[in-house]
Amino acid sequence: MAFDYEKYIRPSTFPHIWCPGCGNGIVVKALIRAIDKMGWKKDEVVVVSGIGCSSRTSGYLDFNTLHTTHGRAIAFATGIKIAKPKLHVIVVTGDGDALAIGGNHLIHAARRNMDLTVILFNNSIYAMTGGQYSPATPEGKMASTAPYGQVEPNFDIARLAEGAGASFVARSTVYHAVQLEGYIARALARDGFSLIEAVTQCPTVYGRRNRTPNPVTFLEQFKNDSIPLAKAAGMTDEEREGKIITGIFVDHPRIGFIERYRKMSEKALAIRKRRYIKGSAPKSEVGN
Ligand SMILES: Cc1ncc(C[n+]2csc(CCOP(=O)(O)OP(=O)(O)O)c2C)c(N)n1
Ligand code: SF4
Repeated sequence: MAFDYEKYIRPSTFPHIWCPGCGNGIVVKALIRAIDKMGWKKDEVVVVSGIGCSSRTSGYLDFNTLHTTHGRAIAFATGIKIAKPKLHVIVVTGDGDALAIGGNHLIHAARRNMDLTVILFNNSIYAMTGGQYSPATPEGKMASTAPYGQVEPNFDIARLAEGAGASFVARSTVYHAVQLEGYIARALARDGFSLIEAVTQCPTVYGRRNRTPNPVTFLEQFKNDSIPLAKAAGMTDEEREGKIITGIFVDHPRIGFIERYRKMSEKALAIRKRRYIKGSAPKSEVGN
């Protein structure tokens, strides 16, 4: 039976704003299919986004959705998860949204192991505002704010999330749509902080400046330049240059923030009860 995408979208919000050949739709398709695999009811899912082309995703999906402010999706999502821990909270965000203005929220959510799944659409640029470079724009690539080429090195997003403490991190591309869907499903199933870096294309503002205005060229690059993590491990830095390393970078289940917070609340309540009702709790149990 054909997959029922319409079950998960809001037809009233279409046509979408994305350009022909934009990769965002492929990421959204993978996300929808992964959510479907989880068997969750639609009202158990919350999709939170920031601002950007990719962040328009929240408006198109028929879950509880929140289209927030630029860079703050993870902060809003954290509040939702703490207030309603039973909800499955997913953040959709761009590389500018998540790594520049929202960079601190990202690293601290990973450090806390906040129970969220972040789908980071990495198109290497601030697309919505016309092609300014982002922290994911590779060195040497053109942007409206780097007319002679980006002078800064870019973040390795998956490694950044790993270093900050995420419990599941994977990278795939829109060429590898089935792999992408599988990684998203694994991230959704994980308690704690999970991040999927979805490498995607913006033929319009990034591609035109970087001699790849044709979306097919991007897909060919994603196909030809991607290397599985295991293979990349045996390569030199020079050999890895310009390659997209795909795979699961972190698969480390550990207790998420919500469960730690629940346990701490129980402990605090027990201490307060002893201290204030029975008047017997030693000060050392309460802390400073
Ligand atoms: C506080 C604030 N600063 C700047 C902007 C302008 N702005 C809107 S989207 C955007 C960049 C989006 O880039 P990215 O997150 O990579 O998403 P994309 O459009 O590439 O999908 C910027 C700078 C804004 N809306 N709010
Ligand atoms: S500007 Fe780029 S990212 Fe935005 S919709 Fe068009 S192709 Fe997609």
